[in-house]
Amino acid sequence: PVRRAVCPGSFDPITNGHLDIISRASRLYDEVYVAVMINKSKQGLFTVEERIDLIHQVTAEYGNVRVEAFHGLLVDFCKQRDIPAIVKGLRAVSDFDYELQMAQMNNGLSGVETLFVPTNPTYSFLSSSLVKEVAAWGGDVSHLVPPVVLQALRGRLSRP
Ligand code: COD
Repeated sequence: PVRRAVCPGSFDPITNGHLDIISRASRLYDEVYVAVMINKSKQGLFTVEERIDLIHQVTAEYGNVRVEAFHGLLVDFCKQRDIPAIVKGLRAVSDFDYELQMAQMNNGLSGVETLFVPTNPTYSFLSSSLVKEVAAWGGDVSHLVPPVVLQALRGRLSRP
């Protein structure tokens, strides 16, 4: 049987921290879905289409990663695609409370399992929102995001 997993998130935009988790999942599973959450009540810096395009570009080399948008419950996304496992990165204990709640809720809803991968310590302080904030004020984020994302950030944040 094909072993599938999903890495869900907002990915606004994808960072080296996300990519580290996705690449590690791609070595453990036959097929990895990256599921980009559509959140109509929260406008992102990038549209869902732009986020998906960036993720495609930086995950193409792995060969077994698919990228899709989703709205609604993650467990329904999993059920529709026969995905039994969610892979998440854990950055620090501060992530743990909420991630544990979601993992237990998702398991109770549908039996889907959540597997946690300890974040590479180089990226344990890294989040999309901090990247956006630092980049918006002209700080250097070139070591925190892939080059195409850096380019996209510069394009989006440059003022006329
Ligand atoms: N290093 C490693 N991993 C990281 C890093 C980093 N620096 N940063 C983020 N990650 C990983 C984490 O596992 C994180 O969970 C994931 O990447 C996504 O991160 P974000 O910030 O892009 O996305 P979030 O936190 O906004 O995503 C939340 C979900 C979309 C996963 C969640 O809200 C969800 O599942 N929503 C769907 C609705 C649903 O089913 N709700 C019920 C849940 S019980």
